Amino acid sequence: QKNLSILSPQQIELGKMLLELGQGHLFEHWPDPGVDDDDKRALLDQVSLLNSSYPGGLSSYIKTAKELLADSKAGKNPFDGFTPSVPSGEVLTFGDDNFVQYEDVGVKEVQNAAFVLVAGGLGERLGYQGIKVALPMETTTGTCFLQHYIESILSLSEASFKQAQGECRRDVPLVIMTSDDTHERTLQLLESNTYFGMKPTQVKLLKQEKVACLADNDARLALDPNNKYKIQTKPHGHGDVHALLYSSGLLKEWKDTGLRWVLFFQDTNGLLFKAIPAALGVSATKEYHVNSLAVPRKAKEAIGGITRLTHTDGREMVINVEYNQLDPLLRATGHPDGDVNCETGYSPYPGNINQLIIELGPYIDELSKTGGAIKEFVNPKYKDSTKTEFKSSTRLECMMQDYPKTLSPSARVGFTVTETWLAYAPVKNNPEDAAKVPKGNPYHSATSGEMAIYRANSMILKKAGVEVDDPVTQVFNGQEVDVWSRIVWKPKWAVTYADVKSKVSGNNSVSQKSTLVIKGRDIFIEDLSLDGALIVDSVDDAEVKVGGSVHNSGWTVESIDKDSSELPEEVRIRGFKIAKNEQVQQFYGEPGKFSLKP
Ligand code: UGB
Repeated sequence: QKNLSILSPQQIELGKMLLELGQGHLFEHWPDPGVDDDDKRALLDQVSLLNSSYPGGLSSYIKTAKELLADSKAGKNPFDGFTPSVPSGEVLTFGDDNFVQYEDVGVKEVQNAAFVLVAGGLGERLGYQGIKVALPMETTTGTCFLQHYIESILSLSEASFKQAQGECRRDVPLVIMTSDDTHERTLQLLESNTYFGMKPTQVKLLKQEKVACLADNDARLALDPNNKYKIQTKPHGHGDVHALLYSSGLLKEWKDTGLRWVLFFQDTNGLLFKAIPAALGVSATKEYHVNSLAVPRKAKEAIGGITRLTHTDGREMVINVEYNQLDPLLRATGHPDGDVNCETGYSPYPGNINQLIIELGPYIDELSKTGGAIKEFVNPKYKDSTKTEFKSSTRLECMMQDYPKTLSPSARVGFTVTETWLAYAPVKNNPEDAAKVPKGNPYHSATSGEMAIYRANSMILKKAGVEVDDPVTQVFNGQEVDVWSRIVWKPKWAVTYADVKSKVSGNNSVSQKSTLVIKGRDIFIEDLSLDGALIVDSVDDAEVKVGGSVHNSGWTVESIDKDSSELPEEVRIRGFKIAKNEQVQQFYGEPGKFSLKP
């Protein structure tokens, strides 16, 4: 009461609202006016932000928190009444006719798509100090994830425009969801690299806000232990992306310009764009409202499983069940062994890789009802079995793949499975944790992420008829990986399998010790025998035929000590470095036709 005079009318309203919500403890310790007045006002400014950035405001947040905390205390199973079963979806095999047809359809659709990258996570598990999108995807060229994503979108959109002949060209939009942890550095990375070739107007950054922490089962908001005029906050999860897109007004803008698809993807999967055209083709052909890209999943692997859930009341949905919930759910519903591999050597539940393709029209209809709010969950760590106190404050969380949970049963929710080697190699785990991963399960580390790029490109060239040597097995940072020839190309050279096939002909071979880097667009590989390093670049108006025999000592993959302080962190977390000994390197800077035959 005494402090009302120092607050604005809007701040007084917010204060009253908090009192009504049982949050009086936030003000109990306030001294008389004249002491800490700026801090008091700052607290209410923070309340204003927390209130406006959450769909339904703080009252809705606290109400949901009370319900979820009560459920958690009572040990209520969120899957009560649901029986899991294996869903059916489209299973693709890279390079077969079906795949190629879907790719073709998908490329046409790119002109009608917007891309959304969720990059608000700091990647605590990886233990890397920088933002994850700035990490090199591979160290042969040093291209970072964000550059690769942007160049892939630009090249796909170029290919799409060519297919659509005559229609006017559209700048395919890219939204990046950031957070306080990543926003400034993401912007800086874009600005210092002239947006990697995109128009700055094509890229929009939407910053997610953190949510208030909860101190107890009554959902009393937690004050920051170091500042009694600040509510402690934590990330709310990638599910925020839906509310942010909705409130930004972008969805409507996209609809008005004729877009049809929104593609969501994560921060460190360097393979993803190899599967996107085909998955988009599946969405368009099957008219899926929601399509999740999935890969075969090892039982207990730390990625969610796509599951059909059927409720006793008749409700049914195809949804991701997080890996820590899938095993108990199966055990509780008549599968005593829980999440186990079947005869294929994989779990029958495909692995969610959080690449979602959502049809824009039905998406807007749904969000108009929900405001983009996603079903949340809470995960308090209790002090003891009475579940009355928490070890530390908790908060509500949400995941972007839970979007289908509010959809009506008539919504067409499907999924598309492709081979892991083609589509999924995230960089999430630090070297120590990766080295402890059970044998046969993926490491999901910077080491395995880079090796996966070489493997995928080698496998694609093999499929296109190139003789690529088998890999050798090596151990880096305690992880045993297959080391394939270091083959890397820019998206402008090829974004589909059809592109690769059109640029490779004759009898080609690449030895295991080789490095092949293709940077230019119109570079044609014909009768090349490579045993060493070859790097070719060209301007877009140059056409270069590359063949003959290249033999040199090449670029080698050398083991390094992860604790060696002379090397940068992004190299140390791989456990190897690329030693550039000898190479043939050629750049064609003039328009015209050329031939490289060393
Ligand atoms: N992210 C945000 O943008 N904001 C946030 O608040 C949190 C994260 P993680 P996670 O495919 O690999 C997901 O931490 O959440 C971004 C799926 O839930 O890497 O453990 C962050 O920047 C899981 O089902 O992953 O697991 C990053 O880009 C499985 O599919 C993305 O969200 C797994 O990813 C994911 O964050 C996977």
